[in-house]
Amino acid sequence: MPPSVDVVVVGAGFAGLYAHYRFRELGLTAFGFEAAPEIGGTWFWNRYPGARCDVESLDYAYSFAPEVLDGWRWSERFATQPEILQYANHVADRFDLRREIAFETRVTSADLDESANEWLVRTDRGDTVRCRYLMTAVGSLSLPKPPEIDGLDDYRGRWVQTGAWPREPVDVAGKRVAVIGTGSSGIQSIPILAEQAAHLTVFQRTPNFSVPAHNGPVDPAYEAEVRADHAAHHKRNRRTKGGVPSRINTGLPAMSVSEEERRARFEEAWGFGTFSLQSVFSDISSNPDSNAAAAAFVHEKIRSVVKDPATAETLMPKSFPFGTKRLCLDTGYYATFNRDNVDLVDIRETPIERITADGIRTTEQEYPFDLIVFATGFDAVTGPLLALNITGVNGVTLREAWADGPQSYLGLMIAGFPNLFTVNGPSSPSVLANMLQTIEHHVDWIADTIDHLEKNGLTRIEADADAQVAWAHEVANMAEKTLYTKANSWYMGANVPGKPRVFLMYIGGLDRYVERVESIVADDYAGFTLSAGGDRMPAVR
Ligand code: NA7
Repeated sequence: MPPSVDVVVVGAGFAGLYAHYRFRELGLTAFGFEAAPEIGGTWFWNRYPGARCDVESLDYAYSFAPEVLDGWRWSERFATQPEILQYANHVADRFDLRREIAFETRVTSADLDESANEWLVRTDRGDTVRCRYLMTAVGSLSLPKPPEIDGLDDYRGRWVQTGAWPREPVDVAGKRVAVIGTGSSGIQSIPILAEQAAHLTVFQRTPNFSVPAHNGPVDPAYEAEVRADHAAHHKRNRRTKGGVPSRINTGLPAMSVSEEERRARFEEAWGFGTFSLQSVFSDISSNPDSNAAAAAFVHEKIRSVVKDPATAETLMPKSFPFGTKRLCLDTGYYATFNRDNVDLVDIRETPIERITADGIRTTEQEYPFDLIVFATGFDAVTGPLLALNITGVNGVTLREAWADGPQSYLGLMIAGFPNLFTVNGPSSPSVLANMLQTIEHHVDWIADTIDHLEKNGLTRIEADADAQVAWAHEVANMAEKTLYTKANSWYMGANVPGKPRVFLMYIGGLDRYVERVESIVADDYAGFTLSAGGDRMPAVR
């Protein structure tokens, strides 16, 4: 391991891998750390049954070089976790991207040495590396929440978490299985676990909205279209709100059309899959009436699929507006509750008291289980960054700086933490858009910014505190104009006890965000201070 490099990259998922490609291309020395034994990030850890991407494979793909297409074909419209992991490996092989990465090595701290203008990065293997630039590529949904339920130590069966699913096979066949949690991970895994288990009990605290994915083979016509002009396709995606083509989109407010027309468009979106039920009308996420119409449409679908009316009622989300908790895509989720070997327990009605030696005890009864699956989510966006124990200017830690909620300029840099770059940091579009798009955009911005510094004899870049505050206001104001702030979601930090309640993403759309970042760069990196050594100087174009 080199004692010092130009850039340390934390994480070897899609962002980290692309960063190694870009830094190498610029002639910078880079070294990476990855806690997992392999590349893949999210797609390494989330290997639970049924895990797949909710963005279409052809869009959830790199675009940075024509060679990323060589020898690769997606087999399904929505790729499974194993196939996505294989894709990451395919690209890493093609560009030899593992060379400068230490695996099974977790970064335990990063301290700014201000006099040297360097970061000192330490790991759990005792390594120390100095770098001029530090880049986090740690993912937004990579720190699973610990099981928060008392009594787990007493439990004699096996328990697993969807977000850290073991590599060795987990025996489900013939077992009595519990799933706690009905977010995306629960909704993807429940239908598969139900097919394998002797009996499956789903413990639901809050029902979620889910739409059918309509997975299947890749559409050859769409594949041909994307392959015909790969770079242009992805470039167009970057100029859309969600980083994907918006194919079912009337552009109209839902209440501006007749009830019949509205219903027809909802049916079309339901039939197409993806997140189109959210985008088919322009105001589903902002107008309560439009939103209620979409919610009622899903309720009706649930009622039509689930045979037992009481179960159907329990599965209907009513405590938050449609789509303001991450909308789920499923394959047979609601129909799973028609199976004889599946039960639903509403833990708002009968809360879990504790895990016992044999299973789970609610206020109503004790259930024996061989396997408990925690699909209880993540400390999203900020959790993985705080876990790095970063200390910046004047010894202020990131945890201290973010005590009242995360502050970041563009989600890319943080005031008081010079030369620290965050991919998909808080207040970037991050998980509200196609992550491969946000990743490529952020890594490109970071690489281009470092290149700009190097070419202009500059050594330091830092976000200005006032620009950061103004950005935070802009991001919060945008969120306030939507219905998203009405839900106790992980988007709001509401799923982690004690986490400050702040909407964690830029909701204005990837297209608008990319334009803003471009205009900031064109305006001499407005809101950043670029300097050489200790002497601050204006940015050089
Ligand atoms: P989510 O979406 O945060 O879902 C977690 C689920 O677990 C949700 O239903 C929670 O209910 C439930 N939960 C969380 N903690 C508990 C406790 N302590 N007791 C009972 N139930 C609990 O996580 P996912 O992994 O499914 O998905 C995360 C993202 O990954 C997803 O949106 C995609 O972007 C990919 P709650 O709603 O909090 O009442």
